[in-house]
Amino acid sequence: MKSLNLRSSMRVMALCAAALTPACGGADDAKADDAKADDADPTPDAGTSGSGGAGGGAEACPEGQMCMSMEEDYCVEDGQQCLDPALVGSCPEGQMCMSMSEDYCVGAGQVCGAPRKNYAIEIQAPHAHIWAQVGIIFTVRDLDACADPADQSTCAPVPGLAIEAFFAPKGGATEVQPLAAGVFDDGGDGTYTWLRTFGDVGAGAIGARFTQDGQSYFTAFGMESSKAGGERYFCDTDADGTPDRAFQIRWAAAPGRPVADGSAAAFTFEIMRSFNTPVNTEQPWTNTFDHLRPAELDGMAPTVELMADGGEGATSMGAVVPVYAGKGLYKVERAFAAGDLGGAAARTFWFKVGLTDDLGCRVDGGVGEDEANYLFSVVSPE
Ligand SMILES: [Ca+2]
Repeated sequence: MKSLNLRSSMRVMALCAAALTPACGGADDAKADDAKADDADPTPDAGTSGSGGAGGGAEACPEGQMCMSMEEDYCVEDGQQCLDPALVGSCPEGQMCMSMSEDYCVGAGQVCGAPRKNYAIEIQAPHAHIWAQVGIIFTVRDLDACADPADQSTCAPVPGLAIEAFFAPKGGATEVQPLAAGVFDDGGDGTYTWLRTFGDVGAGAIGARFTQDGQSYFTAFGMESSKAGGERYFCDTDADGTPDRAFQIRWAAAPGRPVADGSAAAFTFEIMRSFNTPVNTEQPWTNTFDHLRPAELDGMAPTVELMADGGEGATSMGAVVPVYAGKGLYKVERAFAAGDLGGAAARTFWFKVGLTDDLGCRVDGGVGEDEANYLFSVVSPE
């Protein structure tokens, strides 16, 4: 009787795969099809009648599960379907939506009764300033294949996975990134690198997931992105060799990533000066700051120069005039057009921000190594 149920359920799921409708695979439907199948085709030994070569078979399935097959065999519980009917039909072609405790897609290449691998997914994610592209590196290792079991870095890397990266911002929709050349790359050595630019200040979870042989693997980590800018600016007002003031320049763009479609992109610069003594130069962000208002700045505002490209090849695109927006924020607007990109799909720009305050302190943001704190990219419209 077990074999009969097995065979009939295969028919049910084959029907589901063909129809991909929410009504498919429900408990009542399954029973109806069970009955039909029992009558029409009482052939035993259905578990080995698949395409073959998949290994396992019905006997390999864990207790309470059975072997199913589209092109290969795999294990599912009887009468399963997606928990969320809306997801039925959302799977890639050749796959269908199944559930154990959560919804996932299954399809060819999954092996019946395949044991769960002891995979570990490591992540290396630098602190992300907004608008600066960061490389997030996931490394997948097989912890059952280690030269030194005590050292995870000696465990065999696992390349070639159909891995997805994702970012779930707090209170926002989750962004999913499948492998894509130049965006999320399989390095071929167990590393998978996601190049991503974070456009918003905030926190969220970043992670990766993949399914192999019917088993799902998943990991996630908390991460934060903060306003870009520089904070290692110091001024020795009494020239005794010890800094007395620290400065911060924070900048952000709104709304969204600048596009070279001729519309104006808005940028704000937040200028701050510390007033505590002594100044902490090791962890300058721990100083106590006030915003610098126009009356405290030479020229009533910082100077802002738009630069194209970075490093040796940087060229000036001209000065832009900031307007005071209150609360220490200075705003500039700049329209980017296709010509600004020089024919490329994207180009790097940055703002060189300078100021002299009423204590005679000079701050040059974006000069030398500090330039990287101000880089952003403008993309061509799609
Ligand atoms: Ca001093």
